[in-house]
Amino acid sequence: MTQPRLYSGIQPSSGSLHLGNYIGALQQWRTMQGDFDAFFSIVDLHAITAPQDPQVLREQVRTLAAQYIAGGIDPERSCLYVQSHVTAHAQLAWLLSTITGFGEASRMTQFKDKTAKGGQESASVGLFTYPILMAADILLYDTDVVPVGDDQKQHVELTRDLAERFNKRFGSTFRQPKPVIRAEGARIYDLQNPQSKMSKSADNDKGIVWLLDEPAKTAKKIRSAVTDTEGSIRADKVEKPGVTNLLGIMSAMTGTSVPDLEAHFEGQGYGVFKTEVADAVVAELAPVRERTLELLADPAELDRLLAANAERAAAVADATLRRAMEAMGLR
Ligand code: ATP
Ligand code: LTN
Repeated sequence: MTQPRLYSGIQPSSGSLHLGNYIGALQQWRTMQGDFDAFFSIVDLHAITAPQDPQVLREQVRTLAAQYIAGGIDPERSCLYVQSHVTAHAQLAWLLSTITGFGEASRMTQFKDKTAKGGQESASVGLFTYPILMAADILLYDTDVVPVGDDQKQHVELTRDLAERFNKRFGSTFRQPKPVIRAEGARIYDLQNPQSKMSKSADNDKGIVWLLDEPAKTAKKIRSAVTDTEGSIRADKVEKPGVTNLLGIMSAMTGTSVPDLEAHFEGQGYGVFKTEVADAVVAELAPVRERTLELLADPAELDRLLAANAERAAAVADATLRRAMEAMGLR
């Protein structure tokens, strides 16, 4: 029996994943990969929508591949590949851009968020059309489900709209994908600024736990997390964003529900609480870090793996691209 198809990706735009990516993406993918025919990409074409140093980008692609594998993605079973190795992505993105409304693209909130600081004048057109490339990624693989953090939901909705529009205009070509948003801990917040999501582009490194941080550094960052002065350990997003975030993190690390954690910590102080959260995070991340470093010690083997998987991915993607081109009267 064929399994439903799953697709997701992460940008190789930093030297390490952070805890938000780990919980919001990798952990979820790892559990899902047994039940799906999964494709996981390293979206380097998306990464270049912000300036990248070529040499650094090349290294970050390998580092991300190693983190995927160390985090539990099995490259023999799931197709783990690099987006730019499969030429169909950029080609389908062009086709889809011709059926995307300018106003529709202008409503994407990620573009607005990413240009809020620097202004839209200095943003690239690539950053603006980023969601169309993401739609191409998803549609090329006849994807059924797309597990992402809730910040990406709007892009998956756009993908669904484009698929429907294309199918209506040119005949049934694409499968309709569904977003899968993880409920508990879907969003992890910055430890120093728990109103904002943990993000690689944050100004202050102290609020971000990097997967490749040394364990002592990770523990220190968690022990220095901003909380509040009330002193009780309970989830309350509005009044207690810092404590709530730590409870969410601990829950994701241990599999214990937030209410059970609240009961466990009843009557305890923040010192004990933070130390336990730090221990739980280190226990989970330290082996992932070690395995990543081991994999990076053999870049040739990583490259071999990525090349083999790109071939597998291209076989699926090229067939879909051909279908779309023929439907549009091209080729
Ligand atoms: P940026 O900081 O530039 O917005 P990012 O840190 O969000 O980038 P992405 O490459 O955009 O990283 O995200 C990779 C995956 O991790 C996506 O599925 C995204 O939804 C998820 N993710 C990112 N940040 C968080 C977070 N704080 N909490 C939960 N999931 C997250
Ligand atoms: N835009 C996503 C990364 C991404 C993606 C995709 C996720 C690119 N293509 C296809 C799911 C499916 C992000 O920044 N997190």
